[in-house]
Amino acid sequence: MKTTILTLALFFIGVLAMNAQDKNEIKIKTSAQCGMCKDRIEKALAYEKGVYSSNLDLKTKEVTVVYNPKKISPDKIRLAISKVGYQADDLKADPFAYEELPPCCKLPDDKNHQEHQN
Ligand SMILES: [Cu+2]
Repeated sequence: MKTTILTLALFFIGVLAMNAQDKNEIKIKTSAQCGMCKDRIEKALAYEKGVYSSNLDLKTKEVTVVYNPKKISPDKIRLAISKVGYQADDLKADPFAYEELPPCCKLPDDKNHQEHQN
């Protein structure tokens, strides 16, 4: 029994050490406008394999993503953001997904929706 616990403990320490090695952090500039955008982007990233966590700062519009570089690439992360309707660095938002966004989530230079800005 004692050996089992020891083995398990060593296993978990090993897993933690491995995780520490496979963690990268990246900051991606997005076109997020409000809290809903933040939720939408963070939720989309949560579904991506290899993404540990993401946090979007609405002031800078930058999303900080902690990910496993062996499982996902920065390009794939940007693509996931684009697919829900937002620009990610130089990658343009998917036009169809962008159209589906609520008015308040569209870009400020989109004249039709300017009055909804907060
Ligand atoms: Cu929004």
